[in-house]
Amino acid sequence: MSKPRRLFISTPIYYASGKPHIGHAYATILADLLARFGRQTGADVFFVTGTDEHGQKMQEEAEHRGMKPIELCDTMAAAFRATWETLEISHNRFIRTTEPEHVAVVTAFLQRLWDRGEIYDGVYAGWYCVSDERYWTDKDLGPENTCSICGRKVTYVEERNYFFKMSNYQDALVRHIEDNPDWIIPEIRRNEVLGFLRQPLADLSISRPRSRVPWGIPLPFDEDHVAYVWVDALINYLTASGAIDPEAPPGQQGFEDVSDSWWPCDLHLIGKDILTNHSVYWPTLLMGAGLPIQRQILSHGWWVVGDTKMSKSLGNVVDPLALREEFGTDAVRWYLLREMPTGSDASFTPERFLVRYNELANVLGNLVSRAISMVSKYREGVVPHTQGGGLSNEIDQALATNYEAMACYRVHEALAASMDLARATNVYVENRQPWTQAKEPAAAQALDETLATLVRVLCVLCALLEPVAPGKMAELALRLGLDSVPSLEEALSVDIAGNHVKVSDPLFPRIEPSWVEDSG
Ligand code: ME8
Repeated sequence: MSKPRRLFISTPIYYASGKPHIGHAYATILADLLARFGRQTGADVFFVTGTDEHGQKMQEEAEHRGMKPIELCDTMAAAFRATWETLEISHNRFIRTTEPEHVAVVTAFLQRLWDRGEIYDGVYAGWYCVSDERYWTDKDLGPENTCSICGRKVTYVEERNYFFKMSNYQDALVRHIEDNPDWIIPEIRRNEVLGFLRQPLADLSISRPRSRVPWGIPLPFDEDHVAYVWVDALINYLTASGAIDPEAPPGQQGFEDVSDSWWPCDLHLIGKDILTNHSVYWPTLLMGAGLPIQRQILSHGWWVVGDTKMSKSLGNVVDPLALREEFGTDAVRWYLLREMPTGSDASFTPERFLVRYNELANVLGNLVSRAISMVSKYREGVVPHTQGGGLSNEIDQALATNYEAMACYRVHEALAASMDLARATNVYVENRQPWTQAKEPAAAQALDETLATLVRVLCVLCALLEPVAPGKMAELALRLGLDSVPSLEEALSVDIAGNHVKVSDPLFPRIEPSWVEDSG
């Protein structure tokens, strides 16, 4: 038997300086959908998320709250974990950068770069944004010495740092991007990186003096310095992969052969705010260590409020758990993935949330209620023994569009295809008029066919929508008399004849939220 396809998917590891918001939820739910789709199509999936816990930002936030940095990390890591559990995230590993295993891998990685002559010491002079933990050159600063991402004041720093010889890898990186058009998607981000790489690439400062930033991983070759938080954070992907065994003697730690591990990562899913870190710093660091680089980067857009990015530091965030309280987990998942075209920005508004919710309630939920109640009413809850071959073109179309769209991560289009199938099926009900068929004994066979077709479509929708709405689709499977949600492959062939369906409350109850009126 051939080995299953392997799929290692990562999210960014989020700063443990505050609680998760809708932006974090979006990235993690998108990764979760890709992971679930991968599993559904037979892949062996390794899905990693986690928290980024070192650095100046964490140190300052902990001070501000009167806590020890590790106390803040523990609190927030627990908040992220709990949120992901509530939002039904199916990750296989939650990594924290304060874990001893990660600290040891970062130490081994930096030692490896040092041993290979990839690091030298020098003086850094320039601007720094603590909130985004990144340097800025004069020409890239915002107005009045502000950060171009978050708009906060930057500080001038001049200090001794260690540098990684990133500039040595500029040509190799450009060649890789040019030879692999799908390495960074979407194309607009690929072009942005290629544009950035048209300028000479500077070397990368990879350390901070411990006297100024004690909250970090000490460099193995100079304990007076700690690793720059971004270097520490990027290495999380390697730690999670299990490629490196820092306990082994030098030369046998896994840097020479990663074939027994999950490395290289198949897909780093990230926001466009951290593109350079993932498409320039990370692959060049890997090249410096002599390791294979990640296979692909998918850069998604921002949720904005008005014209501004939603972010913790700007204080304009939407709490995913509050939305979930009112509408349920799957409605939040649906809204975020259906509303934002992968790669573009989208504006969060209560009105749009309601439009998307109503799609679930009025199109899908309505179809489920009608189909199940008619099987119950006209056939005592038993799915008729007939082919149920109606709507076969529409089903084929939905499956084909779903596969095509998912192959290029156009998730919103994949979801739209399912909703189109549900809409077409509601039209089919109107056209077939099962309530009229039920009144005519001569139409008994036609009614069987209508009802079996409806259940068949629901099986297909159950499989198609499981990655976005796992909880509700598990419930739908039960209502259809199935043991579990069928895979996409099984959905068409699963034997539904004779199944007992269960009538229940609406899958997505109609809700009139107070905040829609409030929002003006
Ligand atoms: O940057 N819209 O962590 P972070 C959409 N620790 N996505 C958003 C978003 C928004 N308004 N705001 C945040 C860090 N995100 C580093 C990452 S990885 C080795 C280290 C998502 O807590 C998006 O995926 O600031 C973005 O890239 C990520 O959260 C940044 O989270």
